[in-house]
Parts: sequence; structure tokens; C-alpha cells
Amino acid sequence: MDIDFPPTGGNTLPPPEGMTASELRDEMLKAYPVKTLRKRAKQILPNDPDSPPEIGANSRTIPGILTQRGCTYAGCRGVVIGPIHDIVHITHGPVGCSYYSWMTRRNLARPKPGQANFLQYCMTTDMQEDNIVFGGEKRLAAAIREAYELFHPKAIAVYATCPVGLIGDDIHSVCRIAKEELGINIFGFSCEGYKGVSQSAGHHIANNGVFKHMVGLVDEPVENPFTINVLGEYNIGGDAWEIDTLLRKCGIDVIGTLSGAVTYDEIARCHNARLNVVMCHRSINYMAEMMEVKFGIPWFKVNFIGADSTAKSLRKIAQYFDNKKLTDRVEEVIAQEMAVVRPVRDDVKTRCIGKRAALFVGGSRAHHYQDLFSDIGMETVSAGYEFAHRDDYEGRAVLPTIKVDADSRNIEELKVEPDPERFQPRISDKVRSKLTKEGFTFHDYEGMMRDMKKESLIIDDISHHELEKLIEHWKPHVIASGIKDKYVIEKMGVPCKQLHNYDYGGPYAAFTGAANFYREIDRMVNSPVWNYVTPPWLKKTPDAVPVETEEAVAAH
Ligand code: CFM
Repeated sequence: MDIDFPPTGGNTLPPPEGMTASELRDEMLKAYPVKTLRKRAKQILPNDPDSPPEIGANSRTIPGILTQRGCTYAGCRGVVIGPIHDIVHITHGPVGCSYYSWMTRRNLARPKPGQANFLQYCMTTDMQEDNIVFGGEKRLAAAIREAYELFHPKAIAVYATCPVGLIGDDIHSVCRIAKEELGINIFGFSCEGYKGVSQSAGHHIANNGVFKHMVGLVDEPVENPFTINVLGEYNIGGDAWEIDTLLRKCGIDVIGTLSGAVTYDEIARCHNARLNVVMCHRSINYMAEMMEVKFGIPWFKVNFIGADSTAKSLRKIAQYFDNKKLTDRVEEVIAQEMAVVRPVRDDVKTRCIGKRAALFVGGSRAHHYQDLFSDIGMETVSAGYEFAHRDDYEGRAVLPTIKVDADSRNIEELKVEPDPERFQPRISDKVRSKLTKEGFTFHDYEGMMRDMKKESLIIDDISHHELEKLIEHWKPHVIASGIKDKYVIEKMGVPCKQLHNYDYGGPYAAFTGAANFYREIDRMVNSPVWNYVTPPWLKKTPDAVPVETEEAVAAH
């Protein structure tokens, strides 16, 4: 077996039994009925970085399996568009959908003087039974009018939830009429929760809507030749601010971060940039592609999670702009930042080296955060996305071979063409061919598998049962995951780093964020508190289950 397990540190769990990736996979699968087993077998694979195996991703979760996934509405309203802080977001549906996408802690905004911030509000049409029976369009029209009178926003976005799609309310007509009546930009998203197999469908719907209704509204010449957009960065825990500060320090201006800490006007102007860099490939590759076709803005993948990855990303941006002054400045900033980060990293590494991590997060973090762990000498033994597609695992090279199934066909593919007036290649042919000679790549996401060790275990859309088996047999020292399984993991004696909204931690992006992360992981994996937890499979007797005695029943 290729994974070299060192002795455990902070965790009280006994040392691993030496189960190989294939044996652990079998152990996970054997509890399933045949049909379930056959499907899950395609989604749990021992890794081969040189030749990534084909994974069954972006397919329906089998009912009954405890998944971490969210819905299409969550991906559209909650993830991609929700963070735009100066437009009003109205959820058309029952109050619960709106309540659970309320941005109380997830997305942060620092409005400049004169800018609005509506993130603290939770706006919903609060559909009732009679709206389901007789239709909710009038209620939606009234809600839009009310929101306009109260807030006078620049734009209003309306989101459809499951019941809206089921009863057939035409939110787009309601928006069109309201737009004419009120004279502001109003648009709707048919992002009913059931539209796709996960929140991933919601990303695509959101990208389409933002592209159609916001991008390209304001043409404006940019003065700084080094002007970019950061796509797929949502300012969780202030990450976008870290990235923005770092880029500005280098002399690079960001027009828009889509969609973290961003305003309507920034999105309306972002097509004037000279480059798009992509953080979260899964959620925003559609936008990067569409902006390139329509406006001629090239894109490539970056990763500002991890100190070495941040330095690498900065260097790639500098290489693209092909300017000596910028390149020198970038090197200067990297040297300054690394001088601060390196001592923290070296110190933390002495206590974390050789420990094991496992990551099960969304559609990009399970990959990105491996770099932070490897910075401090920790190895990722298992990882997987909740809802990413094959390209996020195996690399974009497999895109032409991905079969489009009925679920994906459900989501509109916009027909985009070069804009007759505004399409403009952002770099000359001469620079482009120079870059090609240097081995520079665009559209270049190689996926998670190539960065992981051979015989690590890749698990797509992991279930609670599989997670439990992983902990029991491979005993990771830390698991990066989400709130749905955080406490299950911790009850098994393993610390869980919550990577969706970071709980109260962060930022973790760029150099300052990396140092925060190292310190936090150090505290987690080396804390003696985990020694006090006995995982369920080591308990001699199960936890007592209260028994309903006759006296107890009588006492009620
Ligand atoms: Fe992209 Fe995201 Fe993620 Fe995502 Fe998400 Fe998220 Fe995530 Mo939670 S856009 S794929 S749909 S990086 S909300 S900010 S943390 S699952 S890994």
C-alpha cells in the first residue's frame, strides 16, 4: 500500500489497520443493496494521478442516502447571486426557502459611502396554500412593488422555488411588466430546487442570468493596463478582500469579484477588464467562457488558497501581462508576504507534519484546500466533491467525452456570439504566441485527481455511512467538511474544519489567510480534547436508549 501512515498525534484513535484504498472501498460498498452498490462503485475510486480514472459525477443521489448536497435554488440564489449586496433579492416561495438562504453570516460586504447593502434583509413572497391553488403571480408583483417603494434599489432579482415551478407561475412575465412599470432592472431566475441533481444546476442558471441581465451594461475605458476580474470567489470569511488587497499591492486592479463583496455597477462594468482569472471553476466556468466568446477576454485558472499556490497564481498573472515592472513588483510582494508567512508555516509544520487530512466540500474547495494542508506537511488521504462534474476531478481534457444526460439538458445553454462592436482580443497575437512558447496555458483546469497521491481514495457525493467507514479505518486527523456532518465527525473524535462559511474563522485566502489556516489546523489536530471522545465503534455498550416504562407513560 502506498499511503505511509505515521503514528497518530492528537487523536486518541488507534493506529490505522493498513487497509488499502480498494479494501476500504469494498468495506464501504458492502452494506449497500445491489443497485445502490453498482452506482456508488462508480463514485468511489482509488486515485491514479497519471491517468485519472473516470468517475461517476453529477448524477442523482439515491433516495435514502444521507448526502451533503443542496438544491438548485441554493446554488443560484444562495451561492452565485445572493452576495451582490446592493440589489434586492426576492424569493418567490414558502418562507423556509428564503429563511435558509438568508446571508446572515456567510457573505460579507463593506458598502462604500452611498452604496446600499441589503444582505441583512430576508425578502420573500411567503406563499400560502391559496397561492399554490390559485397562483402566486399577483403576490409576486405586489412584493416587487413593495420592495421598490421601501428601498429604491438599482435592480431586483426574483428566484423561483419548487412550488412555483410546479404550479407554473410565470415569474419572467411578472418581472418584465414590473421592469416597465418601475423603470429599474428586474429579472427572474427559474432555479426551482428540483431543476437539477444538486446546486450545480443553480450555478449554471445564475451564470446565464447574470450574463444576460447585468454583464456588459456599462462600457467604460480602463486606464490601468493590468485590470482583471476574479471569477468564482464569494468572499466567505473575507477571502475576496484578502485577494483584492494583495492584487492591488502588486498594482493589479480588480473591477469585479463575481460574486463576492460586489456591486451591481461593478458587474455591469466587468466586461471592460483585460483578463478573467477563475477561482472556483465549478460554479463559474460558464461565465468565463461566455465572456471570452462575446468580449474576447481570455481566462485561466488560479488558486489563492495556500501560500505557494497564491505565489504561483500571482506569477502567472504577471506572465500574462508580460510587463517587467509588474513582474518585479509581484516578486517583491511575494518576498515580503512570504517573510511573514514562512515562520508561521515552519513552526506549525513541526507539529503537523505527517498528519492526515480528508476533504469533502462542494465543487472546488476539496481540491484548493489540499494546498494549505500540504504547506504544513499534511497529506490528503481522501477527498471528494459534493456536486462537481467529471472535469473538476479528471481535468477539462475530458469535457468532450462527458455524456449530457436528461438532467443536464434541463439547463439552458446560452447561444453566445462575438459582440460586433465590443469584441476585442485583450492580448496581441505576438504576446499570445510568446506565451504559448513559454508553455503558458489558458482554460487550464487539470482537476483534483492529478494533484492527489496514487491510491488515495476519491469519493464523490460522500454519504454518512462512507464517511463513518473512512474515519473508522483510515483515521484522518482532521476532516474539512460542512455543517451537515460536522458534529457527526466530531462525535467520532475527529476535529472538523467547516469550510463552507468557516464558522467564526477566516479569512483563509492569500498569504495572511494561509497563516490563519495553519494556526487553526495546528490548534485542532494537536488539541488534547479529542482524547476524551470515544468513537461509537470502540464503545463496549451502545449509548443507553431511554425505555418507555409503564410508569413513564402513566406520568405523561
Ligand atoms: Fe465554488 Fe463556492 Fe465551492 Fe460552490 Fe458551495 Fe461555497 Fe462550497 Mo459551500 S461556489 S463550488 S456551491 S467554492 S457554497 S463558496 S463552500 S459548497 S466548495
